[in-house]
Amino acid sequence: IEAKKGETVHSFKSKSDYKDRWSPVRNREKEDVAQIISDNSKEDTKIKDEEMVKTARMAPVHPDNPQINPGAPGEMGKPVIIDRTKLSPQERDKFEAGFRKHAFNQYVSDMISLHRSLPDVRDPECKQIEYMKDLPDASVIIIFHNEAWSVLLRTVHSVLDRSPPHLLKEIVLVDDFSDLDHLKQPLGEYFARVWKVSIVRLKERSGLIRARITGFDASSGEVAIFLDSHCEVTEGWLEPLLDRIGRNYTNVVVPVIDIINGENFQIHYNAAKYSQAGGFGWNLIFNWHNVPEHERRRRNYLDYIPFRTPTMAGGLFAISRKFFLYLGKYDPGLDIWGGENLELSFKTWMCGGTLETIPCSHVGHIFRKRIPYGWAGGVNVVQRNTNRLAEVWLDEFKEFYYERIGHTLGEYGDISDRIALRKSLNCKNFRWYINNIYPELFLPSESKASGDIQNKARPICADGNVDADESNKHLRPYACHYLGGNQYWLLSTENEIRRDTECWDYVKGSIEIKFHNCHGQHGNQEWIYRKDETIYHPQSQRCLELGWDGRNITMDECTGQERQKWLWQRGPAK
Ligand code: LR7
Ligand code: MN
Repeated sequence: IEAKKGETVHSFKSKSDYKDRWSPVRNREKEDVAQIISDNSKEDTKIKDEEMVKTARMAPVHPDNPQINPGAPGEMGKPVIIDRTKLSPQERDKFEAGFRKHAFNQYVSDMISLHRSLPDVRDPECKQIEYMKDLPDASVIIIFHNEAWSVLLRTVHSVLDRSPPHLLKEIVLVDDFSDLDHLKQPLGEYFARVWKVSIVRLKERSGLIRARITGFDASSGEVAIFLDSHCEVTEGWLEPLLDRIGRNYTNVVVPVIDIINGENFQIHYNAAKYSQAGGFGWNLIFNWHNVPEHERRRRNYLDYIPFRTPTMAGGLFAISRKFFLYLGKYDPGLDIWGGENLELSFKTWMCGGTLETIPCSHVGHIFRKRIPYGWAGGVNVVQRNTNRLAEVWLDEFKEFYYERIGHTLGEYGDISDRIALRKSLNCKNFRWYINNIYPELFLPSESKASGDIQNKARPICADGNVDADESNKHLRPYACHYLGGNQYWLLSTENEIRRDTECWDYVKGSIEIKFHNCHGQHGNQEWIYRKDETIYHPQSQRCLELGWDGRNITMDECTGQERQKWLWQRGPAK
């Protein structure tokens, strides 16, 4: 549907029967409407379904499509590699500006077709599954703030190209007060001519949570599907999601999230066998873990069958309109970014629903190393959001959260209506959630020691970011700050030294103590905190030692000298 600007592609004849259905502001209160400027004024020039399918087919959308141009950049999800030294100075400027603005390679994205082909990576079994005849229809809600043109359009076109028309009711784009020019009039004009797509414009920066709520309110499909603005859905993505919700409206479902490499736009597929479940650490930040044995057994070791997941990553999921309303949508007090993924996950499980990953549904998402956009005030919005979460949902377990964030709670606004909601829905408590849904979660109360590991020779602590990238995922010495965070460690009953899902891991002969996923098998991850205050690693028969100048932490022969002694407690030595 790559119509040229200003060109009328199709004239729709009878306007009256669809006008109400496609207006994004229908069903809304007057004052709400006032907040929204709609770009949807050109209804009668939109391409209708049959036409859409026809035009979409002309684009290279499927590996079987003979019109595919296999030589075009990025087709079949292949990487596009640019040698920047060979670019002209002007091109190089463009190349670098793209990275600066979006934290991914916009230059490369602009070279790739908006309808590029992707391989079909589903488990062969997926194609044998018979889905319900009468699937509910879906509204796809895509929110964005300052997204790149080609990336946003490819997201929308992938949905149009790969969703059966009768199941796709509409796509609602929500512009969270972007200031990039291409997202203003040009975007409005572009989609004014595309059937089923409408844009809702927010009049102030609202953050992704409130943007999604507005998009949801403006949509009307039986199922709401949320996507980030830098995704590509793959063949057959939609039916398996709708099927689970069609069978039970309290099923909340997420596709397998494949990785689109932000440097070269290659897609890395997650094979069903290695799909991961969602969890979290006690800082209430989402993380991944392997699907546990009990869940694999429940599914008879069939990897293509939906599996239960304690939490979702947040950006890509489907939920029935009815259940999202029942759950009180999102907490609208959550600002900009973060927390909403766990809020909805806890709510789903604790208030009567089920959260699952659907291995037969694959959607790619661009992962990037930094958040490219800012927000006013510079407050720690993520922690403010997770504070609300802890106060509303965690019950007595919120102590673990306080401890993990070093007791730096701070203000978090009014949560009384959220507490009232939890009560009125008669939701189960957090202990139930942990015991039944997330028994793998490590409880700090079950540890033998906790807090800072402080050297006896000088006030230097064992420090490390367990979520850092591979090159920085190791232990280092740092002046003790007694704020928890990267200096907070637990000694488990299995003699692991851990934070969340990551454990100290030492391979005999190497120079560093690394962090790896806890495996519970002792070996490289077993540490004994001995009576003489040394930390002993039986596998290598060595002790943890602070270097003589305090600049490194290594493993050395046990001598019992001061630099091998460690105080393990919360707060400074008394
Ligand atoms: O103020 C904002 N307004 C917005 O409209 C900030 C963001 N946004 C939009 C933005 O344009 C994007 O479309 O919101 C969407 C999500 O923002 P990202 O892409 O910067 O977030 P992320 O992918 O880094 O973060 C993940 O966690 C977030 C927590 O709040 C959200 O739930 C994201 O949707 C979520 N993304 C995914 O789950 C994709 C898989 C990543 C993983 C793991
Ligand atoms: Mn994202």
